[in-house]
Amino acid sequence: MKTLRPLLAFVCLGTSLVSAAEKPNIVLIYTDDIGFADVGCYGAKGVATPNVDRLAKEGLRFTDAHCSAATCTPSRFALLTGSYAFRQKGTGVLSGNAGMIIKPGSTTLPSLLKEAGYATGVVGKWHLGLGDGNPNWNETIKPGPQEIGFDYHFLIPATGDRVPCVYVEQDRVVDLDPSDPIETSYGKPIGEGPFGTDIPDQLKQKWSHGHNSTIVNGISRIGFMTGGTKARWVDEDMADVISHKAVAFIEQHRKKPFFLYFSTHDIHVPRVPHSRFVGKSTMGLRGDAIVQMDWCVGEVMNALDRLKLAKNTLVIFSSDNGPVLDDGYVDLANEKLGDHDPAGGLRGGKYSLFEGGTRVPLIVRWPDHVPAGGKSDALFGQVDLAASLASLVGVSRPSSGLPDSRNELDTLLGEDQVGRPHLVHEARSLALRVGKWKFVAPAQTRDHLGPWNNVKVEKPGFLFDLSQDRGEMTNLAAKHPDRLAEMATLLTTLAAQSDQ
Ligand code: NG6
Ligand code: CA
Repeated sequence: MKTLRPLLAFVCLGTSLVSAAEKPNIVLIYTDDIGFADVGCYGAKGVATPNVDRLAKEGLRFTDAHCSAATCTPSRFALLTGSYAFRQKGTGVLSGNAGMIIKPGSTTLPSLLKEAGYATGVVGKWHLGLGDGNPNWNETIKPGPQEIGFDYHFLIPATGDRVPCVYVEQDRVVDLDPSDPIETSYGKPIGEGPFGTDIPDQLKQKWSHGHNSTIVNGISRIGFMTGGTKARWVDEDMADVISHKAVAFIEQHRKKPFFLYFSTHDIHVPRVPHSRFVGKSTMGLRGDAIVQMDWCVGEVMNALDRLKLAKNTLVIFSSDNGPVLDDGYVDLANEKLGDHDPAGGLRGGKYSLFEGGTRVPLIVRWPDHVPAGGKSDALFGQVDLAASLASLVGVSRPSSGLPDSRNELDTLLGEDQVGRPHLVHEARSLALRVGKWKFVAPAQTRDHLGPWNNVKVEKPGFLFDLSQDRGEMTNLAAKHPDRLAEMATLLTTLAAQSDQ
Protein backbone atom coordinates (compact mmCIF):
# COMPACT_ATOMS: atom_id res chain seq x y z
CA MET A 1 0.00 0.00 0.00
CA LYS A 2 1.42 3.34 -0.97
CA THR A 3 1.57 6.20 1.47
CA LEU A 4 -1.09 8.84 1.26
CA ARG A 5 0.34 12.09 0.08
CA PRO A 6 -2.03 14.95 0.76
CA LEU A 7 -1.70 18.19 -1.09
CA LEU A 8 0.29 20.04 1.52
CA ALA A 9 3.08 17.54 1.29
CA PHE A 10 3.15 18.22 -2.37
CA VAL A 11 5.15 21.39 -2.38
CA CYS A 12 8.40 19.98 -3.70
CA LEU A 13 6.92 18.41 -6.78
CA GLY A 14 7.81 20.13 -10.02
CA THR A 15 8.94 23.69 -10.32
CA SER A 16 5.93 25.55 -9.03
CA LEU A 17 4.61 25.36 -5.50
CA VAL A 18 1.11 24.27 -4.69
CA SER A 19 -0.56 25.19 -1.44
CA ALA A 20 -3.82 23.95 -0.06
CA ALA A 21 -5.34 27.26 -1.10
CA GLU A 22 -4.47 26.50 -4.71
CA LYS A 23 -5.97 23.09 -5.19
CA PRO A 24 -5.89 22.30 -8.87
CA ASN A 25 -9.10 22.25 -10.81
CA ILE A 26 -9.78 18.80 -12.21
CA VAL A 27 -11.32 18.25 -15.63
CA LEU A 28 -12.01 14.64 -16.56
CA ILE A 29 -12.81 14.30 -20.25
CA TYR A 30 -14.39 10.91 -20.70
CA THR A 31 -15.00 9.89 -24.29
CA ASP A 32 -17.27 7.11 -25.47
CA ASP A 33 -16.01 4.08 -27.43
CA ILE A 34 -12.67 5.71 -28.34
CA GLY A 35 -10.21 2.87 -28.94
CA PHE A 36 -6.56 2.72 -27.98
CA ALA A 37 -5.36 4.05 -31.36
CA ASP A 38 -8.33 6.23 -32.33
CA VAL A 39 -6.45 9.47 -31.61
CA GLY A 40 -3.36 10.83 -33.35
CA CYS A 41 -0.88 10.56 -30.50
CA TYR A 42 -1.71 6.85 -30.16
CA GLY A 43 -1.28 6.14 -33.87
CA ALA A 44 -4.58 7.05 -35.59
CA LYS A 45 -4.50 7.20 -39.37
CA GLY A 46 -7.02 9.00 -41.53
CA VAL A 47 -8.09 11.39 -38.77
CA ALA A 48 -6.34 14.30 -37.09
CA THR A 49 -6.87 15.08 -33.40
CA PRO A 50 -4.77 18.20 -32.78
CA ASN A 51 -6.34 19.03 -29.43
CA VAL A 52 -5.91 15.59 -27.90
CA ASP A 53 -2.38 15.51 -29.33
CA ARG A 54 -1.67 18.85 -27.70
CA LEU A 55 -2.76 17.42 -24.35
CA ALA A 56 -0.25 14.59 -24.87
CA LYS A 57 2.48 17.01 -25.89
CA GLU A 58 1.93 19.01 -22.73
CA GLY A 59 1.26 16.01 -20.51
CA LEU A 60 1.80 12.34 -19.83
CA ARG A 61 0.54 9.60 -22.14
CA PHE A 62 -0.15 6.11 -20.75
CA THR A 63 0.29 2.98 -22.85
CA ASP A 64 -1.25 0.45 -20.44
CA ALA A 65 -4.18 2.23 -18.82
CA HIS A 66 -7.59 0.63 -18.58
CA CYS A 67 -11.21 1.36 -18.05
CA SER A 68 -12.77 -1.21 -15.77
CA ALA A 69 -15.04 -2.85 -18.30
CA ALA A 70 -15.53 -3.22 -22.03
CA THR A 71 -18.86 -1.39 -21.96
CA CYS A 72 -20.03 1.93 -20.68
CA THR A 73 -22.18 1.45 -17.58
CA PRO A 74 -19.80 -0.78 -15.59
CA SER A 75 -16.79 1.38 -16.53
CA ARG A 76 -18.55 4.53 -15.38
CA PHE A 77 -19.79 2.85 -12.22
CA ALA A 78 -16.22 1.86 -11.33
CA LEU A 79 -14.85 5.28 -12.25
CA LEU A 80 -17.23 7.11 -9.93
CA THR A 81 -17.53 4.61 -7.06
CA GLY A 82 -14.02 3.13 -6.95
CA SER A 83 -15.67 -0.29 -6.91
CA TYR A 84 -15.47 -2.88 -9.64
CA ALA A 85 -18.94 -3.04 -11.13
CA PHE A 86 -19.18 -6.83 -11.00
CA ARG A 87 -19.49 -6.56 -7.21
CA GLN A 88 -23.01 -5.21 -7.65
CA LYS A 89 -25.79 -6.89 -9.63
CA GLY A 90 -27.49 -4.88 -12.36
CA THR A 91 -24.45 -2.89 -13.48
CA GLY A 92 -24.42 -4.09 -17.09
CA VAL A 93 -25.43 -1.80 -20.00
CA LEU A 94 -28.57 -0.05 -18.70
CA SER A 95 -31.78 0.72 -20.52
CA GLY A 96 -32.79 4.37 -20.78
CA ASN A 97 -35.41 4.12 -18.03
CA ALA A 98 -33.32 2.25 -15.44
CA GLY A 99 -33.08 3.62 -11.92
CA MET A 100 -29.80 5.04 -10.65
CA ILE A 101 -27.43 2.20 -9.75
CA ILE A 102 -25.15 4.20 -7.43
CA LYS A 103 -26.74 4.34 -4.02
CA PRO A 104 -27.56 7.88 -2.88
CA GLY A 105 -25.11 9.00 -0.23
CA SER A 106 -22.35 6.64 -1.35
CA THR A 107 -18.74 7.74 -1.20
CA THR A 108 -17.84 8.64 -4.76
CA LEU A 109 -15.20 10.54 -6.66
CA PRO A 110 -17.41 13.65 -6.79
CA SER A 111 -18.53 13.36 -3.17
CA LEU A 112 -14.91 13.28 -2.00
CA LEU A 113 -13.95 16.27 -4.14
CA LYS A 114 -17.02 18.12 -2.89
CA GLU A 115 -15.87 17.38 0.65
CA ALA A 116 -12.55 19.00 -0.28
CA GLY A 117 -14.39 22.19 -1.24
CA TYR A 118 -14.68 21.60 -4.97
CA ALA A 119 -17.62 22.70 -7.10
CA THR A 120 -18.57 19.48 -8.87
CA GLY A 121 -20.35 19.06 -12.18
CA VAL A 122 -21.12 16.42 -14.77
CA VAL A 123 -21.96 17.32 -18.35
CA GLY A 124 -22.78 14.79 -21.08
CA LYS A 125 -23.42 11.08 -21.11
CA TRP A 126 -24.57 9.56 -17.83
CA HIS A 127 -25.83 5.98 -18.35
CA LEU A 128 -25.93 5.16 -14.64
CA GLY A 129 -29.72 5.38 -14.35
CA LEU A 130 -31.92 8.10 -12.92
CA GLY A 131 -34.66 8.03 -10.31
CA ASP A 132 -35.91 4.78 -8.81
CA GLY A 133 -36.58 3.08 -12.12
CA ASN A 134 -39.04 3.90 -14.87
CA PRO A 135 -38.99 7.56 -13.82
CA ASN A 136 -41.69 10.06 -14.53
CA TRP A 137 -39.85 12.31 -16.98
CA ASN A 138 -42.36 15.10 -16.46
CA GLU A 139 -41.52 15.74 -12.84
CA THR A 140 -38.38 16.17 -10.77
CA ILE A 141 -36.32 13.03 -11.38
CA LYS A 142 -34.58 11.92 -8.21
CA PRO A 143 -32.27 10.43 -7.10
CA GLY A 144 -29.71 11.63 -9.61
CA PRO A 145 -26.18 13.01 -9.73
CA GLN A 146 -26.86 15.48 -6.89
CA GLU A 147 -27.44 12.57 -4.53
CA ILE A 148 -23.96 11.18 -5.19
CA GLY A 149 -21.87 14.33 -4.99
CA PHE A 150 -22.40 16.40 -8.15
CA ASP A 151 -23.64 19.95 -7.54
CA TYR A 152 -24.54 20.42 -11.16
CA HIS A 153 -25.59 18.16 -14.03
CA PHE A 154 -26.58 18.46 -17.66
CA LEU A 155 -27.11 14.97 -19.00
CA ILE A 156 -27.71 12.72 -21.91
CA PRO A 157 -29.56 10.35 -19.56
CA ALA A 158 -28.43 7.04 -21.10
CA THR A 159 -26.91 6.91 -24.59
CA GLY A 160 -27.51 8.67 -27.89
CA ASP A 161 -29.17 5.54 -29.24
CA ARG A 162 -31.61 5.04 -26.35
CA VAL A 163 -34.79 6.87 -25.45
CA PRO A 164 -35.57 9.30 -23.92
CA CYS A 165 -33.78 11.51 -26.47
CA VAL A 166 -33.84 14.61 -24.26
CA TYR A 167 -31.41 16.40 -21.97
CA VAL A 168 -31.84 16.45 -18.20
CA GLU A 169 -30.53 19.44 -16.24
CA GLN A 170 -30.76 19.63 -12.45
CA ASP A 171 -33.30 16.76 -12.33
CA ARG A 172 -35.66 18.17 -15.00
CA VAL A 173 -36.05 17.50 -18.69
CA VAL A 174 -34.84 20.58 -20.56
CA ASP A 175 -37.47 22.46 -22.64
CA LEU A 176 -40.29 20.14 -21.66
CA ASP A 177 -43.75 21.36 -22.61
CA PRO A 178 -46.09 20.15 -19.84
CA SER A 179 -48.90 19.76 -22.37
CA ASP A 180 -46.78 17.21 -24.28
CA PRO A 181 -45.65 14.82 -21.53
CA ILE A 182 -42.99 12.18 -22.08
CA GLU A 183 -43.50 8.48 -21.65
CA THR A 184 -40.92 5.75 -22.30
CA SER A 185 -41.15 1.99 -22.68
CA TYR A 186 -38.52 -0.69 -23.05
CA GLY A 187 -41.18 -3.38 -23.39
CA LYS A 188 -44.38 -2.96 -25.27
CA PRO A 189 -44.47 -0.45 -28.10
CA ILE A 190 -46.01 2.92 -27.26
CA GLY A 191 -46.79 5.72 -29.69
CA GLU A 192 -48.21 5.54 -33.13
CA GLY A 193 -45.14 5.00 -35.21
CA PRO A 194 -43.99 4.51 -37.82
CA PHE A 195 -41.09 2.81 -36.08
CA GLY A 196 -37.64 1.96 -37.40
CA THR A 197 -38.88 -1.51 -38.27
CA ASP A 198 -41.57 -0.03 -40.55
CA ILE A 199 -39.53 2.34 -42.72
CA PRO A 200 -35.87 1.29 -42.55
CA ASP A 201 -35.09 2.82 -45.94
CA GLN A 202 -36.53 6.24 -45.17
CA LEU A 203 -34.36 6.89 -42.13
CA LYS A 204 -31.52 9.43 -41.93
CA GLN A 205 -29.31 6.56 -40.81
CA LYS A 206 -30.48 2.99 -41.20
CA TRP A 207 -30.19 0.52 -38.34
CA SER A 208 -28.26 -2.73 -38.79
CA HIS A 209 -29.11 -4.43 -35.52
CA GLY A 210 -31.67 -3.44 -32.87
CA HIS A 211 -32.19 0.33 -32.84
CA ASN A 212 -35.46 -0.05 -34.69
CA SER A 213 -38.08 1.43 -32.35
CA THR A 214 -39.10 5.11 -31.94
CA ILE A 215 -37.78 7.49 -34.58
CA VAL A 216 -36.29 10.74 -33.29
CA ASN A 217 -34.64 13.22 -35.66
CA GLY A 218 -35.01 10.72 -38.51
CA ILE A 219 -33.08 8.00 -36.62
CA SER A 220 -34.69 5.04 -34.91
CA ARG A 221 -33.55 4.21 -31.37
CA ILE A 222 -33.56 1.48 -28.75
CA GLY A 223 -36.82 1.79 -26.82
CA PHE A 224 -40.09 3.62 -27.30
CA MET A 225 -40.91 7.18 -26.41
CA THR A 226 -43.89 9.45 -26.82
CA GLY A 227 -44.26 13.19 -26.20
CA GLY A 228 -41.56 15.73 -25.40
CA THR A 229 -41.51 16.85 -29.04
CA LYS A 230 -40.01 20.25 -28.28
CA ALA A 231 -37.47 18.77 -25.84
CA ARG A 232 -36.02 16.16 -28.21
CA TRP A 233 -32.39 16.59 -29.07
CA VAL A 234 -30.93 17.11 -32.51
CA ASP A 235 -28.00 14.72 -32.83
CA GLU A 236 -26.06 17.08 -35.09
CA ASP A 237 -26.11 19.78 -32.38
CA MET A 238 -25.24 17.57 -29.42
CA ALA A 239 -21.48 18.27 -29.38
CA ASP A 240 -22.16 22.02 -29.47
CA VAL A 241 -24.78 21.83 -26.75
CA ILE A 242 -22.75 19.84 -24.26
CA SER A 243 -19.45 21.64 -24.96
CA HIS A 244 -21.23 24.93 -24.36
CA LYS A 245 -22.53 23.64 -21.02
CA ALA A 246 -19.07 22.34 -20.05
CA VAL A 247 -17.47 25.68 -20.80
CA ALA A 248 -20.23 27.53 -18.95
CA PHE A 249 -19.55 25.40 -15.87
CA ILE A 250 -15.84 26.22 -16.03
CA GLU A 251 -16.56 29.93 -16.44
CA GLN A 252 -19.01 29.97 -13.59
CA HIS A 253 -16.65 28.24 -11.17
CA ARG A 254 -13.35 29.72 -12.26
CA LYS A 255 -12.79 31.42 -8.89
CA LYS A 256 -12.89 28.27 -6.78
CA PRO A 257 -11.55 24.78 -7.34
CA PHE A 258 -13.87 22.82 -9.57
CA PHE A 259 -14.24 19.27 -10.79
CA LEU A 260 -15.83 18.83 -14.19
CA TYR A 261 -16.67 15.37 -15.47
CA PHE A 262 -17.19 16.08 -19.17
CA SER A 263 -18.54 12.99 -20.80
CA THR A 264 -18.77 13.27 -24.58
CA HIS A 265 -21.38 11.54 -26.71
CA ASP A 266 -18.77 10.97 -29.41
CA ILE A 267 -17.98 8.52 -30.78
CA HIS A 268 -20.91 6.35 -29.69
CA VAL A 269 -23.62 5.45 -32.19
CA PRO A 270 -25.54 6.96 -33.81
CA ARG A 271 -22.59 8.80 -35.33
CA VAL A 272 -24.23 11.93 -36.68
CA PRO A 273 -21.69 14.74 -36.44
CA HIS A 274 -22.52 18.35 -37.23
CA SER A 275 -22.24 19.20 -40.94
CA ARG A 276 -19.06 21.20 -40.32
CA PHE A 277 -17.28 17.97 -39.34
CA VAL A 278 -18.70 15.74 -42.06
CA GLY A 279 -15.98 14.68 -44.49
CA LYS A 280 -13.18 15.93 -42.23
CA SER A 281 -11.63 12.49 -41.93
CA THR A 282 -10.99 9.85 -44.56
CA MET A 283 -12.98 7.31 -42.56
CA GLY A 284 -16.56 8.42 -42.99
CA LEU A 285 -18.84 9.18 -40.07
CA ARG A 286 -16.88 7.31 -37.41
CA GLY A 287 -13.75 9.30 -38.26
CA ASP A 288 -15.75 12.52 -38.51
CA ALA A 289 -17.16 11.83 -35.04
CA ILE A 290 -13.56 11.56 -33.80
CA VAL A 291 -12.86 14.99 -35.30
CA GLN A 292 -15.93 16.32 -33.49
CA MET A 293 -14.81 14.72 -30.22
CA ASP A 294 -11.44 16.41 -30.63
CA TRP A 295 -13.21 19.73 -31.20
CA CYS A 296 -15.07 19.24 -27.89
CA VAL A 297 -11.71 18.68 -26.16
CA GLY A 298 -10.44 21.86 -27.82
CA GLU A 299 -13.40 23.88 -26.55
CA VAL A 300 -12.56 22.92 -22.97
CA MET A 301 -8.84 23.57 -23.47
CA ASN A 302 -9.51 26.96 -25.06
CA ALA A 303 -11.73 27.92 -22.14
CA LEU A 304 -8.98 26.98 -19.68
CA ASP A 305 -6.48 29.05 -21.68
CA ARG A 306 -8.80 32.02 -22.03
CA LEU A 307 -9.56 32.06 -18.31
CA LYS A 308 -5.87 31.51 -17.47
CA LEU A 309 -6.70 28.31 -15.64
CA ALA A 310 -4.66 25.85 -17.69
CA LYS A 311 -1.66 25.94 -15.39
CA ASN A 312 -3.64 25.08 -12.30
CA THR A 313 -5.90 22.50 -13.87
CA LEU A 314 -5.31 18.78 -13.96
CA VAL A 315 -6.83 17.52 -17.21
CA ILE A 316 -7.44 13.82 -17.65
CA PHE A 317 -8.50 12.42 -21.02
CA SER A 318 -9.69 8.84 -21.42
CA SER A 319 -12.41 6.52 -22.77
CA ASP A 320 -15.08 4.21 -21.32
CA ASN A 321 -14.36 1.12 -23.42
CA GLY A 322 -12.53 -0.05 -26.51
CA PRO A 323 -13.49 0.56 -30.13
CA VAL A 324 -16.34 -0.88 -32.19
CA LEU A 325 -17.18 -0.45 -35.86
CA ASP A 326 -20.74 -1.60 -36.63
CA ASP A 327 -22.55 -1.04 -33.32
CA GLY A 328 -26.06 -1.19 -34.72
CA TYR A 329 -26.31 1.45 -37.47
CA VAL A 330 -25.25 1.38 -41.13
CA ASP A 331 -22.65 4.16 -40.93
CA LEU A 332 -20.00 2.37 -43.02
CA ALA A 333 -17.44 2.45 -40.20
CA ASN A 334 -15.98 -0.85 -41.40
CA GLU A 335 -16.09 -0.14 -45.10
CA LYS A 336 -14.34 3.24 -44.83
CA LEU A 337 -11.71 2.30 -42.27
CA GLY A 338 -8.77 2.27 -44.68
CA ASP A 339 -5.54 1.47 -42.85
CA HIS A 340 -6.70 2.94 -39.54
CA ASP A 341 -6.49 0.35 -36.75
CA PRO A 342 -8.79 1.52 -33.91
CA ALA A 343 -7.33 -0.82 -31.28
CA GLY A 344 -3.73 -0.26 -32.38
CA GLY A 345 -2.80 -3.92 -32.74
CA LEU A 346 -4.58 -5.06 -29.59
CA ARG A 347 -6.98 -7.98 -29.86
CA GLY A 348 -10.72 -7.32 -29.64
CA GLY A 349 -12.46 -4.06 -28.79
CA LYS A 350 -15.70 -3.03 -27.12
CA TYR A 351 -17.41 -6.05 -25.41
CA SER A 352 -14.10 -7.94 -25.30
CA LEU A 353 -12.04 -9.47 -22.51
CA PHE A 354 -8.96 -9.12 -24.69
CA GLU A 355 -6.86 -5.99 -24.25
CA GLY A 356 -8.69 -4.04 -26.96
CA GLY A 357 -11.76 -4.06 -24.70
CA THR A 358 -10.33 -2.03 -21.87
CA ARG A 359 -6.90 -0.67 -22.78
CA VAL A 360 -7.70 2.91 -23.77
CA PRO A 361 -5.93 6.22 -24.17
CA LEU A 362 -5.16 8.01 -20.92
CA ILE A 363 -3.51 11.40 -20.98
CA VAL A 364 -2.82 13.50 -17.90
CA ARG A 365 -1.86 17.15 -18.21
CA TRP A 366 -0.92 19.27 -15.25
CA PRO A 367 1.76 21.80 -16.16
CA ASP A 368 4.83 21.69 -13.88
CA HIS A 369 3.59 18.60 -12.07
CA VAL A 370 3.40 16.02 -14.82
CA PRO A 371 6.25 15.71 -17.35
CA ALA A 372 5.33 17.35 -20.65
CA GLY A 373 5.52 14.93 -23.58
CA GLY A 374 6.06 12.06 -21.14
CA LYS A 375 5.07 8.43 -21.60
CA SER A 376 4.23 5.89 -18.94
CA ASP A 377 4.01 2.12 -19.46
CA ALA A 378 2.66 1.59 -15.94
CA LEU A 379 -0.43 -0.56 -15.45
CA PHE A 380 -3.18 1.84 -14.43
CA GLY A 381 -6.91 1.37 -13.82
CA GLN A 382 -9.53 4.10 -13.93
CA VAL A 383 -11.01 2.52 -10.80
CA ASP A 384 -8.05 4.13 -9.00
CA LEU A 385 -8.90 7.69 -9.97
CA ALA A 386 -11.23 8.14 -6.98
CA ALA A 387 -8.66 7.25 -4.29
CA SER A 388 -5.81 8.92 -6.16
CA LEU A 389 -7.61 12.23 -6.63
CA ALA A 390 -8.93 12.13 -3.06
CA SER A 391 -5.33 11.83 -1.94
CA LEU A 392 -4.29 14.67 -4.20
CA VAL A 393 -6.79 17.06 -2.64
CA GLY A 394 -6.08 15.87 0.89
CA VAL A 395 -9.33 14.11 1.70
CA SER A 396 -8.98 10.88 3.60
CA ARG A 397 -10.94 7.98 2.24
CA PRO A 398 -13.53 6.52 4.57
CA SER A 399 -13.10 2.93 5.72
CA SER A 400 -16.15 1.92 3.72
CA GLY A 401 -16.40 3.07 0.14
CA LEU A 402 -14.04 2.94 -2.85
CA PRO A 403 -13.40 -0.78 -2.17
CA ASP A 404 -11.21 -1.39 -5.22
CA SER A 405 -9.67 2.04 -5.63
CA ARG A 406 -5.97 2.24 -4.78
CA ASN A 407 -4.07 5.43 -4.23
CA GLU A 408 -2.03 5.42 -7.43
CA LEU A 409 -1.33 9.16 -7.45
CA ASP A 410 2.38 8.51 -8.01
CA THR A 411 1.51 6.51 -11.09
CA LEU A 412 -0.97 9.08 -12.34
CA LEU A 413 1.65 11.82 -12.08
CA GLY A 414 4.35 9.76 -13.76
CA GLU A 415 6.61 9.08 -10.77
CA ASP A 416 5.83 5.39 -10.44
CA GLN A 417 6.37 3.57 -13.74
CA VAL A 418 5.10 0.19 -12.50
CA GLY A 419 1.59 0.92 -11.27
CA ARG A 420 -0.92 -1.59 -10.06
CA PRO A 421 0.14 -5.09 -8.99
CA HIS A 422 -2.99 -6.55 -10.59
CA LEU A 423 -6.08 -5.34 -12.43
CA VAL A 424 -9.38 -7.06 -13.21
CA HIS A 425 -11.20 -6.41 -16.51
CA GLU A 426 -14.91 -7.05 -17.01
CA ALA A 427 -16.88 -7.96 -20.11
CA ARG A 428 -19.71 -10.08 -18.69
CA SER A 429 -16.97 -12.48 -17.57
CA LEU A 430 -13.59 -11.46 -16.13
CA ALA A 431 -9.91 -11.27 -17.06
CA LEU A 432 -6.89 -10.45 -14.93
CA ARG A 433 -3.62 -8.63 -15.51
CA VAL A 434 -0.57 -9.20 -13.32
CA GLY A 435 2.41 -7.38 -14.81
CA LYS A 436 3.04 -8.73 -18.29
CA TRP A 437 0.70 -11.69 -17.74
CA LYS A 438 -2.89 -11.78 -18.86
CA PHE A 439 -5.43 -14.41 -17.87
CA VAL A 440 -8.79 -14.62 -19.61
CA ALA A 441 -11.34 -16.72 -17.74
CA PRO A 442 -13.39 -19.23 -19.76
CA ALA A 443 -16.22 -17.34 -21.49
CA GLN A 444 -17.71 -16.28 -24.77
CA THR A 445 -16.15 -12.99 -25.74
CA ARG A 446 -15.68 -10.68 -28.72
CA ASP A 447 -12.31 -10.78 -30.48
CA HIS A 448 -12.98 -8.37 -33.33
CA LEU A 449 -14.62 -4.97 -33.84
CA GLY A 450 -18.10 -6.14 -34.80
CA PRO A 451 -20.52 -7.16 -35.77
CA TRP A 452 -21.70 -9.71 -33.33
CA ASN A 453 -19.94 -13.13 -33.30
CA ASN A 454 -18.06 -14.25 -30.23
CA VAL A 455 -15.08 -16.51 -29.76
CA LYS A 456 -15.05 -19.20 -27.09
CA VAL A 457 -12.36 -19.05 -24.43
CA GLU A 458 -12.05 -22.73 -23.59
CA LYS A 459 -11.41 -24.09 -20.10
CA PRO A 460 -9.15 -23.56 -18.18
CA GLY A 461 -8.89 -20.12 -19.82
CA PHE A 462 -6.27 -18.34 -21.91
CA LEU A 463 -2.88 -17.14 -20.72
CA PHE A 464 -0.78 -14.58 -22.59
CA ASP A 465 2.62 -13.00 -22.08
CA LEU A 466 1.97 -9.46 -23.31
CA SER A 467 5.67 -8.58 -23.33
CA GLN A 468 6.17 -11.07 -26.18
CA ASP A 469 2.64 -11.18 -27.52
CA ARG A 470 0.88 -7.82 -27.32
CA GLY A 471 -1.87 -9.07 -29.66
CA GLU A 472 -2.77 -12.08 -27.44
CA MET A 473 -2.36 -14.62 -30.22
CA THR A 474 -0.37 -17.36 -28.44
CA ASN A 475 -2.22 -19.07 -25.64
CA LEU A 476 0.34 -20.27 -23.08
CA ALA A 477 -2.13 -22.15 -20.88
CA ALA A 478 -0.59 -25.55 -21.67
CA LYS A 479 2.99 -24.27 -21.43
CA HIS A 480 2.60 -22.50 -18.07
CA PRO A 481 -0.14 -24.37 -16.17
CA ASP A 482 1.18 -23.21 -12.78
CA ARG A 483 1.09 -19.55 -13.77
CA LEU A 484 -2.41 -20.02 -15.16
CA ALA A 485 -3.64 -21.74 -11.99
CA GLU A 486 -2.10 -19.03 -9.84
CA MET A 487 -3.82 -16.29 -11.83
CA ALA A 488 -7.15 -18.13 -11.89
CA THR A 489 -6.99 -18.43 -8.10
CA LEU A 490 -6.08 -14.77 -7.65
CA LEU A 491 -8.95 -13.75 -9.93
CA THR A 492 -11.40 -15.87 -7.93
CA THR A 493 -10.09 -14.31 -4.72
CA LEU A 494 -10.32 -10.76 -6.04
CA ALA A 495 -13.76 -11.39 -7.49
CA ALA A 496 -14.98 -12.54 -4.08
CA GLN A 497 -13.37 -9.74 -2.13
CA SER A 498 -11.32 -6.64 -2.66
CA ASP A 499 -7.75 -6.74 -1.36
CA GLN A 500 -7.80 -3.15 -0.10
C1 NG6 B 1 -25.74 -2.49 -27.09
C2 NG6 B 1 -26.21 -1.79 -28.36
C3 NG6 B 1 -25.12 -0.86 -28.81
C4 NG6 B 1 -24.73 0.10 -27.69
C5 NG6 B 1 -24.36 -0.69 -26.46
C6 NG6 B 1 -24.04 0.16 -25.28
C7 NG6 B 1 -27.66 -3.14 -29.85
C8 NG6 B 1 -27.70 -4.18 -30.93
N1 NG6 B 1 -26.45 -2.80 -29.42
O1 NG6 B 1 -26.77 -3.30 -26.60
O2 NG6 B 1 -25.54 -0.14 -29.94
O3 NG6 B 1 -25.78 0.97 -27.41
O4 NG6 B 1 -25.43 -1.54 -26.08
O5 NG6 B 1 -22.89 0.89 -25.51
O6 NG6 B 1 -28.69 -2.67 -29.42
S1 NG6 B 1 -22.18 1.58 -24.30
O7 NG6 B 1 -20.98 2.20 -24.87
O8 NG6 B 1 -23.09 2.56 -23.78
O9 NG6 B 1 -21.85 0.53 -23.36
CA1 CA C 1 -19.03 3.28 -24.41
